[in-house]
Amino acid sequence: MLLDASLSAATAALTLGLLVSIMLPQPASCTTRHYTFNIVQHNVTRLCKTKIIVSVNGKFPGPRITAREGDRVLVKVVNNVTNNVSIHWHGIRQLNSGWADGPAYVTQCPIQTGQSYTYNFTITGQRGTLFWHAHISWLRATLYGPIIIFPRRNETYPFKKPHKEVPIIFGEWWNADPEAVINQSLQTGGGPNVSDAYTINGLPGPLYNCSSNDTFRLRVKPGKTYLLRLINAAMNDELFFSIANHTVTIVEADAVYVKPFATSVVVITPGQTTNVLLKTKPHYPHATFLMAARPYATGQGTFDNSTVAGFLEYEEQSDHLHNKTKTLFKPTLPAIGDTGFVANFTQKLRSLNNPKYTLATVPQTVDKHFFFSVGLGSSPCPQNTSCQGPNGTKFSAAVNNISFVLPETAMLQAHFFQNSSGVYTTDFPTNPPNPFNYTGTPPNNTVVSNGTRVVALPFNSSVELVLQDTSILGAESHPLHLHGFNFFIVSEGFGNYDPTNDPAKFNLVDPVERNTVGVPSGGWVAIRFQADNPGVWFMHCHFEVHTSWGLRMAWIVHDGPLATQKLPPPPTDLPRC
Ligand SMILES: *[C@@H]1O[C@H](CO)[C@@H](O)[C@H](O)[C@H]1NC(C)=O
Ligand SMILES: *[C@@H]1O[C@H](CO)[C@@H](O)[C@H](O)[C@H]1NC(C)=O
Ligand SMILES: *[C@@H]1O[C@H](CO)[C@@H](O)[C@H](O)[C@H]1NC(C)=O
Ligand SMILES: *[C@@H]1O[C@H](CO)[C@@H](O)[C@H](O)[C@H]1NC(C)=O
Ligand SMILES: *[C@@H]1O[C@H](CO)[C@@H](O)[C@H](O)[C@H]1NC(C)=O
Ligand SMILES: *[C@@H]1O[C@H](CO)[C@@H](O)[C@H](O)[C@H]1NC(C)=O
Ligand SMILES: *[C@@H]1O[C@H](CO)[C@@H](O)[C@H](O)[C@H]1NC(C)=O
Ligand SMILES: *[C@@H]1O[C@H](CO)[C@@H](O)[C@H](O)[C@H]1NC(C)=O
Ligand SMILES: *[C@@H]1O[C@H](CO)[C@@H](O)[C@H](O)[C@H]1NC(C)=O
Ligand SMILES: *[C@@H]1O[C@H](CO)[C@@H](O)[C@H](O)[C@H]1NC(C)=O
Ligand SMILES: *[C@@H]1O[C@H](CO)[C@@H](O)[C@H](O)[C@H]1NC(C)=O
Ligand SMILES: *[C@@H]1O[C@H](CO)[C@@H](O)[C@H](O)[C@H]1NC(C)=O
Ligand SMILES: [Cu+2]
Repeated sequence: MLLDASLSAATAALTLGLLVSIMLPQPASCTTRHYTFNIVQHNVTRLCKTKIIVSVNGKFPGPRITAREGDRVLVKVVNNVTNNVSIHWHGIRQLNSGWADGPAYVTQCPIQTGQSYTYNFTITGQRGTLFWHAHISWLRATLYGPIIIFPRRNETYPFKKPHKEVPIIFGEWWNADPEAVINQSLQTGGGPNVSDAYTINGLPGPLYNCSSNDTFRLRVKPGKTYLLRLINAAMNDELFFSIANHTVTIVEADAVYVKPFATSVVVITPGQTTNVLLKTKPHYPHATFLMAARPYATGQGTFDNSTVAGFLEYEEQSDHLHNKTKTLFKPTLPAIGDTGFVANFTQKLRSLNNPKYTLATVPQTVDKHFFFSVGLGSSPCPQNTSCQGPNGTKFSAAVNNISFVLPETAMLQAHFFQNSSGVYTTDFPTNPPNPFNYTGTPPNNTVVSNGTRVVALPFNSSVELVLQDTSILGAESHPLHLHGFNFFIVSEGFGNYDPTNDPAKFNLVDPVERNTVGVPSGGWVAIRFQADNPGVWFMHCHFEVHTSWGLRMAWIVHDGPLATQKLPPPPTDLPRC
């Protein structure tokens, strides 16, 4: 099996790492995994156009990281392109290793041309699927790949060991250079050009012109169970995914086990990962099945309304080899804006909450309450220019009406060296500065304010955060991602959050635990997390266009009293701005 093979190859190559682990008192089952990511240009042909992309090691999608829970991972990133680069290990807790998180200007200055930086972190308390991606500008359009975390050697899955495991990573492809696309948008104030295709493992599939050779094929045997590790690495689109004539059983979300449930359609936002079991038909079915993904979209703006497809093919047995007349079945996906379907789906996600595998350690009491409005707004058009945003303004986006401006140096360094003056202020508002009917008629002033403002939290505070969508420029689902933590999704609803009556509905027993949540279109979501990880932690919409427009902010978690609760000093090779 491919995954196991690459894992044992990685283990075999670790003679040097083993020497070190003999000398250090490490648990016997834990290993150090070494990777080198050379950031290089690479020519790729899709949709009959050849284009130079920024890649890792000339691979698209990029290489897999495989490890076990408890392992240390060292990735040396060498920048051999003209762009500044940084890489984020999306969903990895980074306990006491905030220097390895990766968002540019938040935890590190970018790695400049000709420079390198070694990301160094351990995988603590997590097993499942995550992914890595670039965290600067729009480079993640082509710089991404799976992170596969197996359980410790002495531990099993809470389900029967699958016959095979297959990563399925969704992406979004532009014929143009994605950097040019976002730069143009930021300059004109208008929406960016939409993508030309979605991809499965880098392949758009047969529903696009000139693309049928670039189709993902999943070859299976009858009567087996396959673990599909789904990752949404698309830039700006939540997706519905389905395989014709097959249901799948959801077993894990964002590397946390959930109570299993069967569904024929998976909802997955950018930044989310979902492990599902696919049980194949008991007998060879004389048929081929299309798997397909296309957007769930609720905003007013334009989006790529195309469909990526691949084939689920049953391996032919000798008695079928000469039978080429196979019927093709296609899946049915919900309507583009089927928010009811999405709400039903997300309601079903519950933490497995089984002491043998995963406990839902939901904070039962709250030290700090926050209420953040999230959504789009506008910025004035500079004089003597014309802008293509709403009513001749520029599109902007904000949290509590603050459109976050990235500083020119790394916030984590400023924090660690107590040198934040001129970099950020710790006065991020706890509530929207001007309350309004968030999901009603928009206010007449849609202009956001700008700033680099953060929330500072004492170590180990328990935090409750309500994220409220706004309909200022139309209600829209926003996939909010928090770095450095998992959070529990204790409740969600439509309309305006009601602080008097809604808390009574909170699930403090088995809520799903994740790192990315879709704030419902025209609604709200309440999350809780324990601020047990010192550092500076980014939180942002995982629609890259909304992040670019300012839908982002950061939390600072101060050190705790014990030595193990303090952010260590920066690594010596930490990039400089
Ligand atoms: C990409 O292709 C162009 C010509 O189409 C070629 O000049 C260039 O060397 C190639 N670059 C890489 C990185 O392979
Ligand atoms: C990439 O590496 C090669 C070989 O080391 C070097 O000649 C080239 O200048 C580098 N390019 C960039 C953009 O760093
Ligand atoms: C990685 O971090 C650990 C813990 O801080 C440290 O002991 C180790 O030396 C680091 N390894 C490298 C290669 O920097
Ligand atoms: C596996 O080993 C780890 C320590 O290495 C331990 O914490 C855990 O409880 C063990 N799990 C089982 C199922 O024995
Ligand atoms: C697909 O591959 C076949 C065989 O290599 C080739 O003949 C055909 O031109 C390719 N089609 C496209 C659209 O590239
Ligand atoms: C696939 O589903 C369609 C529609 O529900 C059904 O008509 C067909 O018989 C199914 N085919 C197989 C091989 O399961
Ligand atoms: C060939 O495929 C067709 C259509 O799927 C099926 O009806 C038929 O039984 C198959 N024939 C053989 C010999 O397997
Ligand atoms: C998306 O495309 C489908 C056809 O594939 C069309 O029926 C539908 O109206 C389109 N939706 C939007 C919102 O553009
Ligand atoms: C959502 O679930 C409810 C209750 O199970 C059902 O009545 C409703 O039809 C579902 N809505 C959608 C859009 O799937
Ligand atoms: C744009 O202007 C129209 C007409 O003046 C107004 O109805 C609408 O609310 C404005 N939209 C925004 C986003 O300001
Ligand atoms: C907010 O606006 C919605 C839609 O117009 C309306 O139904 C609701 O009653 C309003 N809520 C409040 C608190 O005014
Ligand atoms: C905007 O709304 C406020 C209060 O809702 C109102 O006082 C003000 O006159 C309005 N401004 C315009 C230009 O409509
Ligand atoms: Cu958003």
